[in-house]
Amino acid sequence: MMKTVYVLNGPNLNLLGTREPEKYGRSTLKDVEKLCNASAKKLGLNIVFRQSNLEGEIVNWIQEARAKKAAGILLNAAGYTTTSVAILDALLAVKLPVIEVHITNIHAREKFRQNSFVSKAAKAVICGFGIEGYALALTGLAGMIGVKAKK
Ligand code: CA2
Repeated sequence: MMKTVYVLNGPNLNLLGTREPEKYGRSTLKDVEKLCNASAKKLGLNIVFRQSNLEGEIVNWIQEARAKKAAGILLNAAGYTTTSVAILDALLAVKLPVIEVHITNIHAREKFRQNSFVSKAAKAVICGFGIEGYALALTGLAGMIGVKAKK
């Protein structure tokens, strides 16, 4: 049985590629989804890819990941990263391996972007690699959950 990973994206990431390309690049969220699907295929993983601007919807999806017996979660919580105790509580409750991803290097940006609640529940954090960070995170998560890449 192929393992499933939930790839969850927070608020405003639907705008990726359309605004502030100097910060976030020119790739769209659709491109990120394609990149994740391509990496997942190579790794032998199944992906559920979603984006929401609503905090509670992200909480629901984290709970859904557990209910559907997903093997892990890759999360770019965007603006909720530094504000959402509700998302942190959901991540802690589901007891799944979580990889936190950010497109930009949050440590080279404003101070308020650096205090991540998500990090407190994450096994690992990737930031600053642009959208390639999603592929790196999937590779790392696959190793963590014992999925062997196809030759
Ligand atoms: O670098 C990241 O991935 C962030 O999670 C992106 C968030 C930001 O609040 C975090 O500090 C770091 C912002 C996502 C907004 O995405 C946009 C993309 C293009 C245009 C406008 C917004």
